[in-house]
Formats: sequence, C-alpha cells, structure tokens
Amino acid sequence: MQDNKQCNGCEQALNLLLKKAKDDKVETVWGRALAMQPQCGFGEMGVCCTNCSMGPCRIVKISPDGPKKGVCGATEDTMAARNLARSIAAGSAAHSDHGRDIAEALLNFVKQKRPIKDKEKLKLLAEEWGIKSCDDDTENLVAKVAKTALDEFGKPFGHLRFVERAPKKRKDIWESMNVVPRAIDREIVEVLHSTHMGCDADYRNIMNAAVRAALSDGWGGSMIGTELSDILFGTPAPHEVEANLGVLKEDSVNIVIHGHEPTLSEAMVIAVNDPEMIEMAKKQGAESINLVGMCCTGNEISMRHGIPMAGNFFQQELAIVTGAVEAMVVDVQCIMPSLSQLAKCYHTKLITTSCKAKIPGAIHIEFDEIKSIECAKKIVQEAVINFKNRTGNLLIPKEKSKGKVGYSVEAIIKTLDGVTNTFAHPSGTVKPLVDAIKSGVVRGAAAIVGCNNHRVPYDKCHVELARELIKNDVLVVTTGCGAHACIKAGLMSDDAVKLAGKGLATACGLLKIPPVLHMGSCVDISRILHLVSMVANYMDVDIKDLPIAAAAPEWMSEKALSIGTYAVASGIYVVLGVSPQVTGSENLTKYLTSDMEDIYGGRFDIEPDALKAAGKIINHIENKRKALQI
Ligand code: MSK
Repeated sequence: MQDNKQCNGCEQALNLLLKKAKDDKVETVWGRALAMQPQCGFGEMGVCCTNCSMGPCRIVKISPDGPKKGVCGATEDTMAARNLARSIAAGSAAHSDHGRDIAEALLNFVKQKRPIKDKEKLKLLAEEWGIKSCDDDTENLVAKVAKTALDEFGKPFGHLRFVERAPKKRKDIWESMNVVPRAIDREIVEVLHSTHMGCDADYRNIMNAAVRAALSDGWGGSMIGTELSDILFGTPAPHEVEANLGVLKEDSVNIVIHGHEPTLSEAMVIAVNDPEMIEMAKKQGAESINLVGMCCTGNEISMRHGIPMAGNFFQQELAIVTGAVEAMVVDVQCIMPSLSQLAKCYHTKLITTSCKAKIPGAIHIEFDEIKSIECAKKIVQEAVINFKNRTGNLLIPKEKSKGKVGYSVEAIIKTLDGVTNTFAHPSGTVKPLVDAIKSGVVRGAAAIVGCNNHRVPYDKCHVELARELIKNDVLVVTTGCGAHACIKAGLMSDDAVKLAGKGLATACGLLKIPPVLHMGSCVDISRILHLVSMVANYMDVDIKDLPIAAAAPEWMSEKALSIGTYAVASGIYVVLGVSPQVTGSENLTKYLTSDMEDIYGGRFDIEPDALKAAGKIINHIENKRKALQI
C-alpha cells in the first residue's frame, strides 16, 4: 500500500473526501486494498493455475520441496504465460467489443436516417478501405463503412485493414513472426483455445497468440472504435474544459456519467440540454442540470462537448461521497461494483445501462441505441426527481483546474501545420512535427496512459513522470485516467509551458499548445499508433526507430495489458509502474523485458519510481536520436 500523496491542491481535495468517507463510515478502494494485505503471492507472480478442475495448482518457488509443476505437468512458464495471454485477450475483447458497438451504432444511424458529424473523415476512411460510393449518397457510404468495419471482427480470410497503416518494415516483422492479426474475434478466441488445459505449453508460442490478439485490439477494435466515433460524433478539436470533483455544483442536479462508450454519453448530452428536462429540474428547486464525466466517458464527452471531467478511476467512489450526486450513470468497464452499496449510503441513484454490465442493487435502464434520446431522458428524469432527496451531508471540494483537451491526430496536424480552414488530410502533413523533432527543439515524444492502482501513489506517478519529461523537452501525449491526472495538475493548460524545457516551451508557445496533449480515452491510444505510423512513414523508418516511448505508471486493467503488448509489438519501449503478474516465470519475465526487443524492437520495463522512469525514457529517446543521427 502506498500513501495517497499526489499533486498540488488535488491532495487536499482527496484527503477532505477520504476523511468524509471515514466520518460517514463508508469504505473506499483504499480501505479495501489495505484489508486485502498481504495479497496472494502465487497470484502476484502468475504461478497459480485454475484452468481445469484438477487445480487450483500453484508453483512454490521459495521452498525446494514445494511443487514445481501443476497436476498436469504445466511449468511456471506455461502457467504464467497462459494467465498473461488470457488477460491480454480479455483486454482486447473489451476494447474491441466497444469498437463493434460503435460500428453497430453507425449502422443504426443509417437506419434511423440520423446525420453523422464528420463526413470528411467518412470519405477518407472509405477511400482508405477502397469503398466506392456516389459523392452525394452519404447514407450508402455510411452503411458500407459500418458493414466493412463489422466484417473485421469475423472475416474468414485476409488480415485487418488498419494493419496497412503500419510502416512496411513493421509489417515485415509481424509477417515473419506470424502475428499479423486476421480477424478480431478470431485472435481472441485463439488465445482462449490455445491456453485451454492440455493445449499450448510453449510460453513463446502462447505469447505469439497473445501478441496477435493485442495487435487486433490496437490496429483493429480500438482503431475502429476511435475512427467510427469521430465519424458519428465529430473529430475532436482543442478547447478548454474544467476538471476535478470541484466541477460538481451545489445548486444543480448533478449527473456523473461513467464508463467508456460514447453512444450513451452523447445521448445524455442532448437529454440534459432539453428545455423540458431543465424546466423539470427547476421545478424540483435546482438551478439546472450539471452533467460531468468520469474515467474514459469523461474523456470522450470532454473532447467533443467541453463537458467537465469529474475525475478518474479512483474518484468514482469519492464523487458519491460528496453527497451531491443525484445519479451515477454507467455503461461498461472500470466501474467498481462497490458503487452500488456506496450509493445506498447517500441519496445517489446508481443506474446501469448495458446488458453487459449489471450490478446488484443498481437501477437498470437498458440503453437502446434506436431510442437513445428517449432512454437518456428517462435516466435524466430519475436524477432530477432525486434532487429533493439530498441530505445536508454535502461536501464538494473547491479544487478544480482548467486545461485543453481534444488533440486528435487531425487536430495535432492542423495545429502544427497552421491549416486554418479545414482538417488536413492525415497523410504527408506531419512534416512540421518531424522537423521539430529532427532539429532537437523537441527531443521526442512519450505517451503517458492508463489507470490508477493502490500499489503506487495515486496520480502522483502520472504527474511526476509528465513533469520530468516536459522539463527535458519531451512532448507528452496522454489518454485515459492519466489524462485526468495531468489536467488536474494543470499540465494541460497553456501555463504549463513554464514547466517545460526551453525547446519544448518555445515550440508550445509558438503553437499555443500545452506541453501535455490530451488525445482521448483508452481506445484512442489507436490515435497515437496512427500518428507514430505517419511520422515513421514520412521519415521512411520503422516505429521502433523513432525517439518515442510510452508509460503506464499506474495501470491496473486487462485492457492496459493489451495496450502495452500491442505497443511493444509495434516497436515501442513501454515502462510500467506496476509489474504484471509474471515474475514467477524468469523466462517469461525475460521474454517481456528483453527478448521482445530483439523480435519487435520494443520491450517492457518495470519502474515504479516516476523520476527513474523518466530517466529511462529520456535515455531511450536520446539513444534513438543518436541511431537516427539527428
Ligand atoms: S478508464 S482502463 S481505469 S485508464 Fe479507460 Fe481509466 Fe484504466 Fe479504465
């Protein structure tokens, strides 16, 4: 267990709410983590196997007499690799199913004759995928793109279309390793099959299947999720938003929308602005309706609508502890089941909306894509009529910050290229970015992504790492809960250039961008893959040759494992702040932290200390610069 110390005024707000939780006698993630100590050593090292009913089996490393094989004979390498591969497949499944839902939503838009937001992006994607349609028949084109995207999940032949975005040298490596992802569902199923009892026992071969499943996430499911969300709801462009729990309002009906898929949150944005809903809220004695976003839903609606970002993964319970939340509305992923019990201690209604994520004790209002606005209004009504049930036990922290969000690939190119009227075609226009890196003004770029985890100091790892990197002229891009940490710490405001090194500060000042760029939610890490591919293609090198790196300092989810794996297999050096559960197998640990570099040019590194992690990343970037002779 680590202390809760983090950055700036955020720490004060956090401690205030933790004290209130204690006074209110309600538990939070921190208390449960403490009660869980010591955590299972076998599980922690990845050497516990429950894949068949002859188990559970575990490998005892510390005692010479303990079992060194499972009942079936599985070694520590087999067990740890199987466990890791299954987690990666689950992460890939979560992201990719999100992507599928968005593709289905796109098809539903056609059926309902609803307009899409970004026709330009639709045309570019159709062109990229070789889909032809008459210029004036947008509906037809939308349907063809949506169906083509859905085919990516189960097509029997060929490989994923977005693989073609990768540099040739990268594709050659994937081909030589036989890890080119074929169809998204197939790769996930294959991991589950090959890790079934009595199937694949070779940790290297298990990892090959896991890499293919991860690549089918980054270059498949996630990329489909991102690209089609932009087409449906608009490609993000930079603007300022507020962040932290101080965005809750004492005089308004507060609705926190939490989870991942933008279909629900987009409908909620429309519903809360409906005059009939606002009038209803006023009749209940509220000033208005205040919609705020949490976790990746927070990222999605902040970057398209400027909706405030209430907080990240570890703030979901604290939002309810404020006593000011009328409804916490959730869809899928990263929703703590504890919310249900917690909501009952206050007046908050927990509303689940997906058949894939029900929680006992919550109100379930199934989100129907065809009747999206009707559903959203029903949810808003539940919140509004709950306003009168507020007790006096209210504590909204004052702390909130401001920062810029919405740096999609198109927005970054537009900003760097100085294009003013329209989004640039996202090919061949990364020259200004390449020039800035080549000249050394910007030494390189690093992505800081991922979750919160009680094993490391909350938010502090994200923030310290980002600060150290920008101080050393490394441009930072961020997504997910890392993005929430950075905006709360003020690193996404124009003022943050004061914290940047001379070169980066000059570049940011000229372009009027913060030194930490918000690129969206977890699935939007595919934006980062797209951008680095464009840069590599422009420079005629592989992704592994670029002065770039990635870090997930506080990761905890299976999705993060999938992301880390597709990043490494794409040639990127990835520093994790928390070790994956693999250390019981020396061979697998070496495979992840060393052998993968020989194969893919990227590797995992484990470094819980943010400053040391920054040092490693800077070192890696400088070595890449030397190799490129820039
Ligand atoms: S929400 S996966 S806690 S980043 Fe995407 Fe945050 Fe991690 Fe969930």
